[in-house]
Amino acid sequence: MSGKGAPELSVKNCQDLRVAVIAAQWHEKAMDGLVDGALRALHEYGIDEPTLLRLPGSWELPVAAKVLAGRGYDAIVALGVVIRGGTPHFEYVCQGVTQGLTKVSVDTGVPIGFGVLTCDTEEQALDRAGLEGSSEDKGHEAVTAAVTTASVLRSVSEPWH
Ligand code: RBF
Repeated sequence: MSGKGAPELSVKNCQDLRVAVIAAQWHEKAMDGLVDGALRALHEYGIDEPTLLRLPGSWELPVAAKVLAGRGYDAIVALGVVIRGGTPHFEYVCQGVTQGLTKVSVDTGVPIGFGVLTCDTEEQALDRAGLEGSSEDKGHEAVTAAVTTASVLRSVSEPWH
């Protein structure tokens, strides 16, 4: 899946959102790009004190998301890099992470920005990691999606009376 067709989102009313970034540590260079992109986006949107937690690997992201969703965060951003060549059980790791994060988000109602790269090669990951010369900036995009969703949902969550 390429990034072609991604929307230009306009981010509004987000300064007061409580946002947590949870980030794995495998594949350090690409991870550094994702984390930098996410923090840059949060700064652009006026969210200057996000929580940043570093987990060992992408597998640990769903449990971290679940715990944080129960602690009052308005939006969570999950960042990881899984590379096919790096793990013989690539499909299991990718499925566990994607299904786990989906379940946590739907069950808790807390939007989770999906910034987990699942790539065949490290070059592909670096190209999406928002580094100099990268064609995509998935950490930044994941923040934009999560805070936009939290803001949109908040606009309909006021009681009627
Ligand atoms: N975690 C990642 O975030 N990216 C990877 O590419 C990755 N490859 C792994 C390969 C193997 C063979 C194993 C056992 C684990 C890998 N993990 C990877 C770590 C995984 O997400 C988790 O941290 C560990 O399995 C410990 O629960």
